[in-house]
Amino acid sequence: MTRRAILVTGFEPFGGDTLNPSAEVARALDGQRIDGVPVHGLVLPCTFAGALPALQAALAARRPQLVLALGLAAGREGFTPERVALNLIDARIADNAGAQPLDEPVVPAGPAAYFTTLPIKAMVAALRAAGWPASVSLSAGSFVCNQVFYGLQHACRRRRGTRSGFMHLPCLPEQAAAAPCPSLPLAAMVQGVQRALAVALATRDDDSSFSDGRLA
Ligand code: PCA
Repeated sequence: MTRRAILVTGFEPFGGDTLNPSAEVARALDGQRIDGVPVHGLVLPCTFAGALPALQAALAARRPQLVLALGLAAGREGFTPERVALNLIDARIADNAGAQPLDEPVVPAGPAAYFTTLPIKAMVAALRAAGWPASVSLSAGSFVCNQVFYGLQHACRRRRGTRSGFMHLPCLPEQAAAAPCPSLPLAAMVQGVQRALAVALATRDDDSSFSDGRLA
């Protein structure tokens, strides 16, 4: 069966913040089309108990060919697609339900890590070519974003028709005004994610002509 859908997820604000750019981008893209393929945007709760069940329900309902989960990484300078999801939860702050699990697996007995199945170097190259800062990230952390990334890759490991991955976004200008940090306007984030999705749809083999990976 040819799957004709893209799923884009974001997270509700967390850690006492009132904004999360990933939620704004997911909402903005909901109902749009990328190269003719309909996009479903979904905002996930920022809770260890709730995020993965919500994602899994959307995977079952939409059967997407492409999934890009988004989250905020305050302090990062641009778009940072993630290369590796770890089977680790080690929360430095409580989630939105007050839970703060330490040193737990995402999936007991699951493999230590999964790689993204998205062409992240091609996405980074295209974003830079369009004028936005972007780099490959080698760590999605050990909070809810990494949990969702790992759970997504685990859920899609046998779905041959579904490619999936995670990208962190920087702060919005409103957040930078409150506490200085690198930021991008929402319109740029929406355009950048549209560009990244178009590249992911069109690119089967990643661009291995350069090395790019940062741990922070
Ligand atoms: N960022 C957090 C969780 C939700 C979000 O947007 C993270 O990086 O884990």
